[in-house]
Amino acid sequence: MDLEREFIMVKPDGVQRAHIGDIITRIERAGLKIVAMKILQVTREQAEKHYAVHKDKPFYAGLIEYITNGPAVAMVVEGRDAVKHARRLVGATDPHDALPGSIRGDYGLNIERNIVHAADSVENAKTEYSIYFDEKELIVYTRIDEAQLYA
Ligand code: FUP
Repeated sequence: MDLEREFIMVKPDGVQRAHIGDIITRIERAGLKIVAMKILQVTREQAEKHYAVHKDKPFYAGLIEYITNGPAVAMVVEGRDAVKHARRLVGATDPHDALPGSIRGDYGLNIERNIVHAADSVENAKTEYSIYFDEKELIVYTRIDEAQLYA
């Protein structure tokens, strides 16, 4: 089975708007297994690593300010095709393009406050979760519904 690990973050606006629980519920009910999770204040150093790929973009400074301006919830989830699946749950980067039913489609109105992040590849997921977690913080366990989920 192609199990993947995906990195997801509820950004500071998602935390302030009390969407943590709803986002976790959507992830769990899709069958994705949470293997690590914490609430944290993202530091500038962590943010600069996370968004290094955007460092020359005009929105970079605002993005760093946004992601560091209050607590965020970081998590690692695991499941079959977890990256593709999580990205569909999250929706398009710009909430105006995100379909209703996706997190950004349901809650967002502004690309600069788009509530949640999900890495776009297995490789980037690992790079990103390594900024926020030690490998030993990832818990290996079997969820009781996996026999049905992956039957
Ligand atoms: P995503 O993979 O959907 O998080 O999107 P990107 O990696 O392309 O962008 C990362 C973050 O940069 C977005 F979540 C929001 C921010 N961004 C802007 O603020 N303006 C833009 O034009 C593009 C991205």
